[in-house]
Amino acid sequence: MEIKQSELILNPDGSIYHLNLRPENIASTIIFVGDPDRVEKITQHFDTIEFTTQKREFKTQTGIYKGKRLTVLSTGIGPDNIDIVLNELDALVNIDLETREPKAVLTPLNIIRIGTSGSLHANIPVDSFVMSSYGLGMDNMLRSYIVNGLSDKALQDAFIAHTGWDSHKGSPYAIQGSEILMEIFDSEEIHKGITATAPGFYGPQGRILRLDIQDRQLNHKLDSFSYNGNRITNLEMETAAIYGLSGLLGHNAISLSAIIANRESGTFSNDPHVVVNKLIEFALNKISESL
Ligand code: R1P
Repeated sequence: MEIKQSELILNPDGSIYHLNLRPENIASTIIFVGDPDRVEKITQHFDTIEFTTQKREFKTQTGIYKGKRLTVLSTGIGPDNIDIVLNELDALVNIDLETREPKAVLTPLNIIRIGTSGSLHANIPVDSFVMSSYGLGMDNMLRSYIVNGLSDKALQDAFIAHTGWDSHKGSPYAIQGSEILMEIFDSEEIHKGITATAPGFYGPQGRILRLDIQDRQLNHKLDSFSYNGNRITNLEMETAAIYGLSGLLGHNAISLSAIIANRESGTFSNDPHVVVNKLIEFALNKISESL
């Protein structure tokens, strides 16, 4: 059935509404970053760049790195933006934009997030790396879709019980990253664990400035949670949404984080750009070797 103009919005040049992209503008391996300024920190390593565009916080560049065609795209901040980015990228590969109908044969994308994040443990210090085995969504974006069956119910229920989660804040969900990509990016250099995804930066991540918050013990509950030997390593704002929509749509996703804050010791990196650049080089090496 044809998807109506109001539901799948195209710009006059045929590009998709927010991302400003046409199907030929993207590669099948896509690196996500939050900050638009981080896009060129990655593509400066490329041999050639064939395409650049930006609309709002969504900046995209596609080019060749060591013989491989890659796209780098900034998502901005938060799970709500991930809803836009994943649905529009999926439409570019899996919906025929002329007939406005889903394609019979679907194309999976490889999605690698290179983000920044706060660690919850003293032994995951600032300037280290984390790879997310699971995304634990404390946001509600994914709950607009049919997530039962994808979310790891045992992990989800253990987390709800451990934290005494207030159902007014919705229902957390837990989604595994791509096992194939996890193997590719596995390394002694990188910590592994569950990444908690929050729908905000301050209260939703237990930060208190002038407003009191619903759960002052939130971060302690997060850092004391463990499930089948997996602990919650870090907090950020996109991973669970990326894992959730990728899982539902049939794409492979992995999230790598540069740790720039340590919430347990209360410290912040002296120069976050250094660890971000190191993580970019680490990820590009792995991509060029194995993807
Ligand atoms: C908050 O400062 C932002 O930084 C982190 C969070 O997930 C959130 O998007 O990631 P990025 O640096 O990739 O944006």
